[in-house]
Amino acid sequence: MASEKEAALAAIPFDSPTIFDKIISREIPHHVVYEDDKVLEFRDIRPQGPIHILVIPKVKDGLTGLSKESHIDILGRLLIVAKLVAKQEGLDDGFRIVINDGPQGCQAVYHIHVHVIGGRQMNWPPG
Ligand code: DGP
Repeated sequence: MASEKEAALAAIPFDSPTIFDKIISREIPHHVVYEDDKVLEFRDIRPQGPIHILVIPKVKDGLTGLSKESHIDILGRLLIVAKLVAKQEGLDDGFRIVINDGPQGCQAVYHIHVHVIGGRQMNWPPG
């Protein structure tokens, strides 16, 4: 299996559909943590900590594409839902929220997603 970096460098930006479309449509099995009409949360298949949840909007776009005033609501909702799931998962001592963007940002799946990672001590800077 390719590393996350290899997967990111091999990814073709916005070559659709992505694996997340199949998760939204339930074509592939996944572990949903939370869902509403705008967002879906599920456990990452390659967890980088004891808790690793991905928060995605149901509309497929990237951070760059979600740059209009009308996107403030969905971007804000992603962070609020991410914070709520961290609380729900008992990450009371802290957690990390990450958005990887583009090849150098190590983005492998071109559908914006917020990583919520916790349950262990983090380091800085990230690799
Ligand atoms: P990024 O590198 O930021 O684009 O992260 C993509 C994440 O998606 C990575 O942590 C692994 C996760 N992922 C990829 N395929 C699947 C899948 O089929 N199911 C789940 N649950 N997660 C996946």
